[in-house]
Amino acid sequence: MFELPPLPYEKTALAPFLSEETLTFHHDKHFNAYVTTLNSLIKDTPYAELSLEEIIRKAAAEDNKPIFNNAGQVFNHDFYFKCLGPAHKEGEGDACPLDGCALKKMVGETFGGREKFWESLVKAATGNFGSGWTWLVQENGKLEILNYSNADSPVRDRPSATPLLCIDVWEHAYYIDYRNDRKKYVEQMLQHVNWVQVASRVS
Ligand code: MN3
Repeated sequence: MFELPPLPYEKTALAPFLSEETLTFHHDKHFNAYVTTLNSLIKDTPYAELSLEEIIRKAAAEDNKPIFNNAGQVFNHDFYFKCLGPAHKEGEGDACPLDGCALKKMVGETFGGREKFWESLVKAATGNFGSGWTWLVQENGKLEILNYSNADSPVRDRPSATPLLCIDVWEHAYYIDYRNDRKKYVEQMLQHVNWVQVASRVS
């Protein structure tokens, strides 16, 4: 059985990027609903013995959409909330926290620098049609940005890739604070990514 992971920061810590109201609805209502629904769906089934990643891949293979969707959303939301943190300090976005780490080197090699990297993330996330997730993954020393719909993720089709960052582009992630302006939400999110956490996932 899965439990709702607590937010790794106060609900007021991300304002004005994300309000306390958004985090209350997104974490306590939406995320919690995926956890409780998943638990009720897997109870007393072979799925109950598996890890979340195993559940996602088994449900995909068996085309069990309710379990796939809820397990995917539990994985995605846990990952998403752990990607966020308080705003970067003045000037921090360019240098720290990527300085001297493997992620910064790959950003340079793959995108030609931080600015183009962020532009690529914004472009992918704003162009991801409908509800879904934009992922940054690493495989064989290269970074890739991938768009997925609904509850899908690289866990399903790229098990050998390492997920580094995800952007929730479902409207429930931003509508209270940004209405329909997904681009602004994504731009603000990049200022509130815990890049130290993201960089620590590089293998
Ligand atoms: Mn969400």
